[in-house]
This record gives sequence, structure tokens and C-alpha cells, in this order.
Amino acid sequence: MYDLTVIIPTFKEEANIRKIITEVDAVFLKNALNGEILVVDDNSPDNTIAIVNELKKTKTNVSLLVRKSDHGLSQSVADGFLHASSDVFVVIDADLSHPPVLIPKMYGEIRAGSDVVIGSRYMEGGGIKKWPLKRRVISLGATFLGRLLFPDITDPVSGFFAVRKRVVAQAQLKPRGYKILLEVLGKGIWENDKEIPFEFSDREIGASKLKIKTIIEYAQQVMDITLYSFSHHESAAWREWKKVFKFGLVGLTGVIVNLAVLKLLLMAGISGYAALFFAIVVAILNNFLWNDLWTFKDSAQRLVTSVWQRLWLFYTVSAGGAVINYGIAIALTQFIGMKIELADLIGILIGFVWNFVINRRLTWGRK
Ligand SMILES: Nc1nc2c(ncn2[C@@H]2O[C@H](COP(=O)(O)OP(=O)(O)OP(=O)(O)O)[C@@H](O)[C@H]2O)c(=O)[nH]1
Ligand SMILES: [Mg+2]
Repeated sequence: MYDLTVIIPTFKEEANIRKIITEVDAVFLKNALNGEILVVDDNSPDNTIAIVNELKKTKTNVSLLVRKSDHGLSQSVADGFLHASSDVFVVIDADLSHPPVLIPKMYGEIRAGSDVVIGSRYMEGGGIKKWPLKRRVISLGATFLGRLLFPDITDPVSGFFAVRKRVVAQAQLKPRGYKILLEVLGKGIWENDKEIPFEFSDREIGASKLKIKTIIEYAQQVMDITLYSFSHHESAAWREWKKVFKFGLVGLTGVIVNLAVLKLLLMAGISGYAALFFAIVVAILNNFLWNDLWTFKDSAQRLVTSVWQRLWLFYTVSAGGAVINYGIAIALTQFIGMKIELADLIGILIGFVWNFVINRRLTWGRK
């Protein structure tokens, strides 16, 4: 039984396949890992298959899966999950964009308790070498969308990751397009993730396969994972929705506290505007406490460790939310003549999204 299986999806990689297999195998040897290499090829018309077959003669830990139907990168990786013979999978590109030397570290993190370990281009220490502006913009857009589903993960669309078999074994993956990791995070069953920075280097040989279709498929995938989470409450995206619901509920308690404090202070003879101001301050404090102790209580490795600092941030972000609420309500009444109640409601909703997104990332974000 192997310790881990390195899955390499390939399509027309005759220029790189020998080098990547040799490098991965050398990393196994150097780190005393009993690793398997599984090449999943979409029936490449070039020499990829022949080269792998030749390498198989001398390396017993290399195997090849040639697919004849349902062509696609994500489909190939998902097929690799089914055919791998170990309990830990590492997915890596064939074109040497991902450094194989990081494989032992990824494996080590899995052994230490992570369910998913992601090679991240977008965390401190990571990066991208030699990418044209267009590629960078597309990638950042994709990453931004993915982060809406998984706010703690800096690179949810990385092609370089390790995952335990049990995360994907029961998952109803619907692989499509390029972003198999997003599918794994969205449909797999996992608790602990870890990111490792790495520098992505652009392929030197062979052609890129990124097309417009890829971008459309990606948007569909994000929608699909969102819908999936509504009916699969063990999913990570549902954990995120629960936070949104809790945050909203806390917001409602804030309204009650606000009105109650206002009423009390007015009864005590405090002047209207002063009472109003105080009521708002107390309501925000109420919201902070509930969110800190309940909504975000499980936030691991907090970015902001001091509770006072979190409180200060929460007040600042809330003030921003109020300004947004006010600004949008005024703009909607002024410019399109909307009724003020409706305009306010829309302002409240957008302010809510602001408050959640920014506080989630900043006030209760992860390091
Ligand atoms: N099995 C299979 N592998 C694929 C397919 N498309 C791409 N790959 C492999 O998936 C990995 C990533 O593909 P790349 O074309 O390098 O994608 P990219 O890194 O986004 O783009 P470039 O490096 O600029 O070409 C490589 O190992 C490819 O050989 C496919 O349709 N089927
Ligand atoms: Mg590449």
C-alpha cells in the first residue's frame, strides 16, 4: 500500500511528462516516501502515452490511466481519485508550474490532521512568475468568486493540492472545467484545511488550453456549488451560510436592543438625539458580543487576536455600513424616485452584505 498517490492530469504533455515524473519520483526517494504516480491522460495524440509506458518499465510505482471519453481536466482528476490506490492524493500539473519539492510538506500536513492542503499563489510567500496581465486578471476574478464560498482560503482554485481520500470518496463530484479544487471544497466532506505558499511558474513548453468556455463553466460551477450547499448541510459552503444567518439574526437583536435602549433613555428624560446616539452605540456593542461569542466563535487562528481591536474594527465597519445604507437610500430616492421605505430596505441589504463580508474577513478573519 502506498503512502500517497500523486495524480498528474495530462493532455499533450510529451515535452514535460518525463521531467515531472522523474522529479516527483526523486522527491519520493529523497524523503523516504512510498509514493505512487498516477498519470491520467485524455488519450493524447502526441507521445505522452508512449513516454509514460516507457517509464513504467523501470519505475514500478508509475501507472497510467488513459481516458477515451468525457474529455476534461476536472473529469480526469476525479477519475484519478477513483483509481488511486492510497488514502492521500496530491494533484499536480504536468507542465512544472507546481514545485514537486513541496509534496512532502503537503503530505506532512495531511498526516498532522489536515483534510485538504492547498498550494497557494495568493498568500504571503506565494506568487506567480511571468504571467501576462490578462491571465492575472482572469485568475484574480476566479479567485475572488471562489473566496465568496470559502472566505478563509486564499487560493480556492489552485491546481496544486493534497486531499484525503475520505474527503472525496463519498462526494458527488460533478467535475467540469478546470477548477477541480473548488469542486472538492464545495462537495467534499472536510473540516480542516491548510495552505502552503508556492511560486507558480508559467509553462515553458507546450500550449495552454484555457478558453472562454472555461470561464463560463467556472461561473456555472460556482452556482452549482451554492445550490448544492442548500441541500447538503455537511458541506463547507453551508457552514458559511450558517454564519450569514447567525449574523443576520444578531442584526435583528440589535434592532430590538436599539429600540429598547432608546425607549428607556427617553423615559429617563434624556434628550432625543443623545438617546438615539447612545441606543445605536449600545446596539452595536450588543451585536459585537453575540457575533464574537456565537457567530464567529469557532474562528481558528484569528487575524485579530485582541478583543478590543475586534470591537474597534466592528464599530468602524458598522459605521461604514451605516454610511452605505444612508447613501444608497438617498441615491435611490433622489435619482430614480424610489419610495424611501423601499430605498432604505435596499440600503439595509447592501449595508448588511458589506458588514458581513468585511467583518468576516477583517474583524473575524483568519491569519
Ligand atoms: N487529462 C487531461 N489533462 C488536461 C486537460 N487539459 C489540461 N490538462 C492538464 O492539466 C494541467 C494543467 O493544464 P494547463 O494547460 O497547464 O493549464 P494552465 O496551467 O491553466 O495553463 P498554461 O500552463 O498556461 O497552459 C496540465 O498538466 C495539462 O496537461 C484535459 O483536458 N485532460
Ligand atoms: Mg499550466
